[in-house]
Amino acid sequence: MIATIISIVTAVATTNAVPPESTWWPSDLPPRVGTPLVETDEQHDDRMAWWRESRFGLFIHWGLYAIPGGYWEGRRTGGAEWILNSVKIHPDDYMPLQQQFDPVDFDPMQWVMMAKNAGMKYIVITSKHHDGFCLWPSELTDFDVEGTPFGRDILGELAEACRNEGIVLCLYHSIMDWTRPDYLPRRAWDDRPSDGADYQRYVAYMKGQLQELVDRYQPAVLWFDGEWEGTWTHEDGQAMYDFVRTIDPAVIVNNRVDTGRTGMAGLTRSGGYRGDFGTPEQEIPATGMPFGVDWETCMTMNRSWGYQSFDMAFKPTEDLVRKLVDITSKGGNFLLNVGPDERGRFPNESIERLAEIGDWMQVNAESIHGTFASCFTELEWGRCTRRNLADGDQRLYLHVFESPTTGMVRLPGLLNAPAGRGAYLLADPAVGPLAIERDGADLTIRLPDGMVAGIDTVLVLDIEGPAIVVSAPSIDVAEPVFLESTELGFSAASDRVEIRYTLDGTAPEIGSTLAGDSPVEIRRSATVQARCFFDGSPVGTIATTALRRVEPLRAVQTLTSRPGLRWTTHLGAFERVADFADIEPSAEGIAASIDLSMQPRPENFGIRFTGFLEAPRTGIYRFSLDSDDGSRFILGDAVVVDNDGLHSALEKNGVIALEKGLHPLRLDYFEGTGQDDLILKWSGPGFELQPIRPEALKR
Ligand code: FHN
Repeated sequence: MIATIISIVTAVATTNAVPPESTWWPSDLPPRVGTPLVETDEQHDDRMAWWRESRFGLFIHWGLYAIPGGYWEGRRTGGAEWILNSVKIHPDDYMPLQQQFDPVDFDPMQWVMMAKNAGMKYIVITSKHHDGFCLWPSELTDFDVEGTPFGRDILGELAEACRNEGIVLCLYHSIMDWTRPDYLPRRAWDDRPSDGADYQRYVAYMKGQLQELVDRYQPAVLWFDGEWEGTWTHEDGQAMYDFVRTIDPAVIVNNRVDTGRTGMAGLTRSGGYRGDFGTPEQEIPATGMPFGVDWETCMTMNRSWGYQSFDMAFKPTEDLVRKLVDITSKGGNFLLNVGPDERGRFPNESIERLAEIGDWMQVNAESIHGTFASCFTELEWGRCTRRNLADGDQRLYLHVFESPTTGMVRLPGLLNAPAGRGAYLLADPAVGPLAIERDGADLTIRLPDGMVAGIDTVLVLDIEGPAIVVSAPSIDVAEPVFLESTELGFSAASDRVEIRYTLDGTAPEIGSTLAGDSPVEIRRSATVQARCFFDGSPVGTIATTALRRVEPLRAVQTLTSRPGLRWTTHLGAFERVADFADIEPSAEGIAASIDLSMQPRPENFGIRFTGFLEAPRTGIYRFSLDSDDGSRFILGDAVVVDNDGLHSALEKNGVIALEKGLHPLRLDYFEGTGQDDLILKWSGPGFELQPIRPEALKR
């Protein structure tokens, strides 16, 4: 009997929960109790307020790599800020670039003014990138700007220019360091001996430099990066976050300080991973994040972070403005990058785009700064950003990218009445008020005759009270599978709409069953469809979910069972869990719980766990499998969670009905390179999501 499995990929959310005291707290620091780390939600909001209000910042990647600029030994190699790694340059051959660093055209005030005029509120500059070169005179290393022909304190001069112009200075700092002798792992071609290397001495060096940076330049954000090599652990990340927040309680720290980032998607996994905001890179989340999660997309203007003269793939200004608007409409910040050349000049193409963005921001900045996420799930003609008004009303900024052929923009499901001045053009309020009509649950605004949207034309609409938008109702049910019966509930954004539903998969109509306040009992498999109705007309989209009545997976009888699972380890560079099924184990043993305590080496290995899982009672069980890299969880002949493949931290869920008793278990996992993690949790009748206790694992 194949049990019915529903596989669900779980969204991950940033958590700021401060985990309980543990041994990772540095002994040389004052005890944590009462320190700024244990902040209330209100204190957290206060700390994040300027950052959330800013919405738009300038990223600057600058260092020795601007000298080669993607060329090495007369050859165009690419690599930009990664050139040491991409071209496999020995540190002894790379570090002498220090003697060539003389950016005579460096003008911090010019940089700051270009950012400010573009409507940017903060600057994040690389204090130290992966090559280990420091853009400030550090007491802790000679591999810094002081040892160059230029000799000036670049960060100090930039900090002063920022202060003078009200721009917030923030610092990018790389954990990974390809030239520092104590940093591990070495690059494969770096034959400097590593036996004398002391990684924790490197961490102390990094903390010492961060203390210098905080003391001298008071960065408002510490933007960590390079956290993905296995030598940097979750414990190191927690300790570093707490360290910098203790030396400067107001500092904001991104999620790359710790190891909970989900790859380039940038979100932070649940479970106490540190970081005040998520960091999607070169991508914008399709639908934004769960409301209230702080995140910032960082992106290049061309394709390179560091300077490369031949990289002319610059994004058009219209694209950059619309990315800023799209990100803001999803509740995020936009960190847009420039890579200055070896003389300290921004590329002309970057200068032009910053100026053109500034032209748009000159007129429309209020639709970006201080606004928050849209109240609509999708708008055919553009985006929406909004702000709260003092009197409890809300102001909607309607960003029209494409003028609809109907000559009006439709606001689907917006139940609020217009307030204040109604609707008008932000760029020219005299062109108004624009005609507003209610069409059922929708509002429509007629555009000025002949209006051409251009890059983005912003309409303003004030509404009474916080936005109430009716879209699809939510269908509330415990799990998509059930044994005897389950209960079904419905909810919508407003009680001014009716919810009607069907159980046979047909589209709800005005004559379909009306959802009441009490739950609906379901005893047979059903395909539920639900829709909102306003004044007798359907509004918003249809919500649907399939409910399956299933039989539990039968338990097996065994003569004896002992505590613990059997494990085997397998060596090799795998890309899928199936790759090691037939490889002779390199070791084997018994484990009381599912973890990586038996891993044979940092990278390129597989582990198989086999045994039995004891279900305490018959019922529906949900399993959460979070791994980096791939994994697969099987009970009996059912694949409960398939989280296979080469990927960074990723959590997937699966649901299965189990009979009380023992079920054959197999969990396969493999690690490629970089971070590694394997976390299996379950929830079931009478207990919430939690790690599987050793008592439930047998063999
Ligand atoms: O390796 C770095 C890269 O050089 C650059 O700094 C980007 C910017 O976020 N971060 C890392 C790649 O994810």
